[in-house]
Amino acid sequence: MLTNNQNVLNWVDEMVNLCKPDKVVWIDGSETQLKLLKEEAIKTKEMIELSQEKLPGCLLHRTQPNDVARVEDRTFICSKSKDDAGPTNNWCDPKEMYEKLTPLFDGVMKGRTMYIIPYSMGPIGSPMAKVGVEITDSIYVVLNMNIMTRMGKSAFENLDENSNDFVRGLHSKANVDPDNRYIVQFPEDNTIWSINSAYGGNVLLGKKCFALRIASYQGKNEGWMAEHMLILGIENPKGEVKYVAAAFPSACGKTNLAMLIPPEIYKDQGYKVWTVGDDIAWIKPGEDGRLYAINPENGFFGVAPGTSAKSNFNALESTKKNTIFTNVAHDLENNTVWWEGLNDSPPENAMDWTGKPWNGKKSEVKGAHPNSRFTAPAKNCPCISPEFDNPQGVPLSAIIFGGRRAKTAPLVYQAFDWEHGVFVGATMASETTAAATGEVGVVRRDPMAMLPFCGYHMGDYFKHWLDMGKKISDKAPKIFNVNWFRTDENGKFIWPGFGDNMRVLAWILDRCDGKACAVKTEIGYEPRPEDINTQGLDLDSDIIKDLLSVDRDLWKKEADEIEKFFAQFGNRLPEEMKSQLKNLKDRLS
Ligand code: OXD
Ligand code: MN
Repeated sequence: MLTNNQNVLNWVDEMVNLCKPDKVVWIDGSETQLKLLKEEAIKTKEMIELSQEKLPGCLLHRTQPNDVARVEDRTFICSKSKDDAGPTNNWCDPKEMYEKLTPLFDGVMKGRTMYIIPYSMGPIGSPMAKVGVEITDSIYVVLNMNIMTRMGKSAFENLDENSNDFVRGLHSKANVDPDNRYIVQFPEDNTIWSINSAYGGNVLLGKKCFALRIASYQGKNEGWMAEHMLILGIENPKGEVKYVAAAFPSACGKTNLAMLIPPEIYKDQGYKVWTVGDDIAWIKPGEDGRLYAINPENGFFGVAPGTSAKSNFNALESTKKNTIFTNVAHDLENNTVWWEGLNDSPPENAMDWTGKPWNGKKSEVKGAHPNSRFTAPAKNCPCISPEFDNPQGVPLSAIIFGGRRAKTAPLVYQAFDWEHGVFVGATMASETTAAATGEVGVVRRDPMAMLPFCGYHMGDYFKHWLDMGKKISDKAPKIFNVNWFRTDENGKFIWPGFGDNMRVLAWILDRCDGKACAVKTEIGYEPRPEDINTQGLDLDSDIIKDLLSVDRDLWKKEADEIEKFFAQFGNRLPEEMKSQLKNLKDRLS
């Protein structure tokens, strides 16, 4: 036992009695214990040890083919009242859900070992950090939690002896039965139960389940915000660093923006970019009235396919040691890993992600699953921010929303004020890509990129954003919207993206400093074409004009779509959102 906290000990006893494991192991986080667990996982073939010369400390894991992604249709928010979960979440009465899941957990760990993992989301000792305890029967979970969180005995330093303020996470892979797979949040009980999955997003309970779903609910009650945002610092030639947080739906390049390498013309002047986080931000007003953000995580759980030295050098470097790869191809000749988009030379003597022999030069099927992942320690990242462990977090100058829109949204615009910015976030949308199943180019609304992650009613969530703005008033970060994905008449992307997004960030920061020009349009403040630095880019000014243009007819249709989307929130939609929509319509007419 690693704690005297009676609330933790009582709950662990209860879970032991329920799951009936053969053995109980408390995870202290020591090197010795982790080494033994790795060895055991390698021996039982749960994990494959990769070349210790080429990829020191790295392991490969394969999940069942039926268990490769988050399962939103089996994810529940079990608040007492259905209304509190809202129209965008699956809901079930908590009592009913406990009654349904208890038999599934009853005796599920017979013949297995139960691991009890204390962890901290946020730096140990940070006033913004929170403690979780995850109980699991999976070594894969223990080893991943070691990368993704501050795991082990020290996590309990953040929990007073009598405190009940910890998140109770119970996970069992059970039989990995998709028909009985449940990822359940009980926000009012600080509890998460996850069963019949062994895939990261469903089982690393500190991440989406705690740091977003439970934490968003805690934040609403406690006066802070848990957001699906990257955090990045931009250092100017004078050595001053300004921080921005950005929310994009999946497949819009959050990790790439978080680890951006500036173009030569910026690098030469001395600009640098520092990564604080690539997925989640916890944001709270500081003593000076500004908003401060921490990354509650300690690693990156990134999508492997498409990650290359060219697309994201810093992410790839992060995976070179002490990394766990899940569902990528196994290069047998080198005992290393490979995925689509890594380079142009797939291995010929390999196993695909399902463990079948695979010849990358000849095979028609993919070597890596499209949602294959790397779990890499944040400390491996060459551009990790020196403020990564700062317990106070970093002050935010700007908040950026964005999505993938072929035509509607311009390259960048600034919201008129905080309230309008909340409207811009609440109406965020992205077009589906060929990478996902279903129709291509369909607009999916995903407010603040939180649709799958908000642990309560989305209407109340908008209200919480508005309330936060009132608290910080004139110290509020400026809010922007970006779109890297505008296409021309042939469907080709117009904006080069990647490192060149720095040019847009530069305008954003200059706006925050009151230095850059902008014109007022129907949808917000926009740069003039000459306000975006295109030096060294082969883009003529007509193209920039095009990237910044606002098509009124499209926006009128957009406003109608927003109205339909808002209707589902009924009387929980804040009045401010209704008046913002009306104002937009008025400006367009
Ligand atoms: C993630 C996601 O894995 O948003 O970060 O799905
Ligand atoms: Mn995410």
